[in-house]
Amino acid sequence: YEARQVKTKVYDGQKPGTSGLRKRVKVFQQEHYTENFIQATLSAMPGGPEGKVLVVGGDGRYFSPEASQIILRLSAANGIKKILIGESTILSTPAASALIRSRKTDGGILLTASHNPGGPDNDFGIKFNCDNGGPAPEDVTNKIYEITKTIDSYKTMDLPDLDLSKKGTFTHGPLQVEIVDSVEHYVKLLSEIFDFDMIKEYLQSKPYDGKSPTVLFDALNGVTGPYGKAIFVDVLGLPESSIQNCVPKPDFGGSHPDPNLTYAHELVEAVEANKVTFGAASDGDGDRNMIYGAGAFVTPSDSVAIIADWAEKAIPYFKGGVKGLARSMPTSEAIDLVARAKGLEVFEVPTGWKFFGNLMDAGRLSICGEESFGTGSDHIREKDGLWAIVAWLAILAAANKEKAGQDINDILVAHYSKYGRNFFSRYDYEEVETGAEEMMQHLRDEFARSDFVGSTLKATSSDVSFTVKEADDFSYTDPIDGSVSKNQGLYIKFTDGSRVVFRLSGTGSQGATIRMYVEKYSNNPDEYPKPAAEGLKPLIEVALGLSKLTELTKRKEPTVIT
Ligand code: VG1
Ligand code: CO
Repeated sequence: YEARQVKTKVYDGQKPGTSGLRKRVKVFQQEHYTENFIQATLSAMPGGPEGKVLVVGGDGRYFSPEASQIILRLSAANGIKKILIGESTILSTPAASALIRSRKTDGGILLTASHNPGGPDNDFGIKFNCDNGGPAPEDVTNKIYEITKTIDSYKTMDLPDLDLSKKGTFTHGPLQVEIVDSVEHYVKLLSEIFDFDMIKEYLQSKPYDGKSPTVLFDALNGVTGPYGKAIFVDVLGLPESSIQNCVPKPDFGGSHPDPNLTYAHELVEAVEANKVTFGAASDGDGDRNMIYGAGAFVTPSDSVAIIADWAEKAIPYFKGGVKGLARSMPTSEAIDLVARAKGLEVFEVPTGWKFFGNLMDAGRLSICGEESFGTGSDHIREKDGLWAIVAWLAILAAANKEKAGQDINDILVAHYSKYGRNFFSRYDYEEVETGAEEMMQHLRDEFARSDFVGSTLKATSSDVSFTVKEADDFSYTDPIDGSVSKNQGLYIKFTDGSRVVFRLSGTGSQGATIRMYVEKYSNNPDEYPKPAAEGLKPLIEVALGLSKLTELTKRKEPTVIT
């Protein structure tokens, strides 16, 4: 086989977003489109592609088989030495990150659009991760984008399709291809992090009025199905009825593989109907998680704070101590309070997991999270849905050792009484056709007014008002390499500690998605049991009024509230 150069033309818009390039499948299916982006990625790899080893895998969504073969052909022609690929291209995002690290490869290409729906009329995505196992930092993604803007040819090799369904090592033209078990190494990693025996003991004990805890895990037809089965059924010994939607489907069964109260309603309903102690779900590619027990929803911002608080007690990996904590900017400050109490550093980074990697590599960060159902630690360089879910089981196990009978709600209540409660909510307005940019510009104009700081904004349905303390466009200077990321979200802080943030999503594939985040702290115990919507109502009214969101976008209601 010989490498050959193929003439191509530039496609606009191949700019990696918050987490890789995500577009409709039909866009990727255009002639040369996927090849262009893969060529740009290989060319932009630190040190170039020659002689390198890459991991390839993804959530198995529609178009993954075709994209994998394209990657093999272009890799062979570009001098890549070896590809490690998950069986049938299946690797969850955390498993891919783990494999890049444990096999010390030069990086990986992940085929996923995460929680976006899949299938011929929905989304596909490609993301490049570096040799630390984390999403490529902005200097690399910018380089990829620059190349896509001028590309006029790519290198490929006319290799036949390789059967990716059989494990083993194969010679594919000049390329070595190792097809690995999708699940095994990841489950082994978790078994080294957690005390599975302690969790098993808890699951077999009868702390709830003489009854054992019940578990329901929902993979939402995404990639975590086989991982969930291995962990919950094979390792922890739970019955098959403890898992649902655990066969990965290329179109996720036509649903939205996003673990939140809207899209994971099947889980929520089953947990409530059967009074399940511990319910959990993960997204299409396995890096997100939702924790939900009967009558108790754990917001992701609370979840990471609680995991950080319990880490040393519940998770052997952290026995030696926690190095530091972090959250993305829109995530609530609950974790900051834990950091303060423990005397740990806490970092506030822009949205997107790529910003945590440098801090972890420098040994300053152990546990971090995002309000978008992303939680993780420095065991890998991606957020990790199943890690967070098992962490919660470990917390329940540890708590029940201290005092039998504690459930998710008891853990929440105990946390609030120790630290206070950060009420938090996010409104998403998806596929907004007009007015999103105008709304952001309107906010910037408001911020620029000389009397904006110090002004008082009043709620519409009550007398509550908020005085502006600070307003700006979030900018981040990486403390490790000094790189600066500007325009990461418009935030307004009020004098009572409340906060509102507006951002445009970087993961959508159609129209604009506006995200509005609101946060209000309370240390009044009477308020802790209140639903977030109630505690946040005045602030939401103020945010909507100030931004003129409805007026400018003609959207009366958000698509999703979390
Ligand atoms: C969203 C979330 C962000 C997350 C990103 C990738 O980005 O807000 O917190 O890191 O998705 O998650 P955006 O730009 O749309 O707000 V995943 O599970 O889609 O890889
Ligand atoms: Co995801």
